[in-house]
Amino acid sequence: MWDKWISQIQQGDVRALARAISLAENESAGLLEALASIQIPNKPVIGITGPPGAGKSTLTDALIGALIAEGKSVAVLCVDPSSPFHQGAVLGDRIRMSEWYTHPNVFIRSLATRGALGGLHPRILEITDLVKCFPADWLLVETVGVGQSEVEVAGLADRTVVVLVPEAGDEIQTMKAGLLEIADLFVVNKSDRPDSARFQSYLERMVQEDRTDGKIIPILPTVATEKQGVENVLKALTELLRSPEQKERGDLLMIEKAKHLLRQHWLRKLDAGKMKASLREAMASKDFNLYAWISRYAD
Ligand SMILES: Nc1nc2c(ncn2[C@@H]2O[C@H](COP(=O)(O)OP(=O)(O)OP(=O)(O)O)[C@@H](O)[C@H]2O)c(=O)[nH]1
Ligand SMILES: [Mg+2]
Repeated sequence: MWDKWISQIQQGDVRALARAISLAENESAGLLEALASIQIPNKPVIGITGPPGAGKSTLTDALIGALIAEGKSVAVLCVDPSSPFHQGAVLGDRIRMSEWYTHPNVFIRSLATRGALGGLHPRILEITDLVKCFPADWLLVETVGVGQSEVEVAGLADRTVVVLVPEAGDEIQTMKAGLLEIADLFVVNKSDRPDSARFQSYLERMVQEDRTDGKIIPILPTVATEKQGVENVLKALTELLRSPEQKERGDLLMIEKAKHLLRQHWLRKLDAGKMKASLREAMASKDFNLYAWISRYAD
C-alpha cells in the first residue's frame, strides 16, 4: 500500500502526501520498510526556528511568496504548533499562510507535537522524508525553538534559520546554548520595532564572540509582515546551500538521524505496559534501585 502512495507522492499528488503524513503520524505499519526500499531524494531541508511569536510563520509565508515568484515549488511542514505556549497556533498558521493553501505549487502541513518531552514529533524524520519524495524545489520546516527541540532541528535541517526579534535582548543570554549555536543564518524580524538596530549590533557582537572558527554567520533584518528583507534571506539561503561545507554537514546530520532512528527503533521494541508493571513491582521492594533495574533493558 505504501508503495502505491509513495509513487503517487513522487508524481506530485498532494492528497496522497497529506494522507501519507496522517498515517505516518499515527504509526502506520509498513512505513519504515517502504522508506527502506526507495531512493529518497537528497533534498536540503531548511529549518526555521526561534522563540514563540517571533514571526516564523509570517516569514515562511513571505519566503513562499518569493519562491513562487521565481517559479519554484515549495513544501512546508510546521512542527510544534500545538506547543503549550501557543494554543491555537494551527489556526493562526492557516490564516497567515492562507494565500498559499490552495496554490498548486505549495504544500503546507501542520504537525501536532507528540514528543513526550516537548521535543519534535517522533516521526518527524520519516515524515520529512515522505515530503522529500514530493517534487517540490524547496522544503521548509518551521519549529518553535524553546526547549531542546531546536537542538534536534539541527539534526533534521541542512540549514537553520533562527528568527529573533528586537525585544529578545535579555533572552539571548539564556538561549546561548541552544539557538545561537545552531544558526546558519539569523533573521532579526520585526525590524520595524524601535531598538532593532541596537539589537542587531548586540547580536553581531554576541555571535562573533562565540565563534572560534572564524565563520561569518549572516544576520539579516526583516519586516516579515511587509515582506521587507525577504529577498535577502532567500539569497543568503541559496548561497549557504551552495557552500562547500554543505557536504561535510550532510554527513554529520546523517549520523544524528541514524541515532534518532535507532532510539525510536529501540523504544518501539520496549513493551511499555509490561515495563510499567514490572517497574511498579520492583518499586515495592525496599532496596529498589533504578540504575540496577534498568540494566535488564540495557542490552
Ligand atoms: N510589527 C511586526 N509584526 C510582525 C512581523 N512579523 C510578524 N509579526 C506579527 O507577529 C505575530 C506572530 O507572528 P507569527 O508569524 O505567527 O510568529 P511565529 O513565530 O510563527 O509564532 P508561533 O508559531 O506561534 O511560535 C503576528 O501577529 C504577526 O503579524 C514584523 O516584521 N513586524
Ligand atoms: Mg508559527
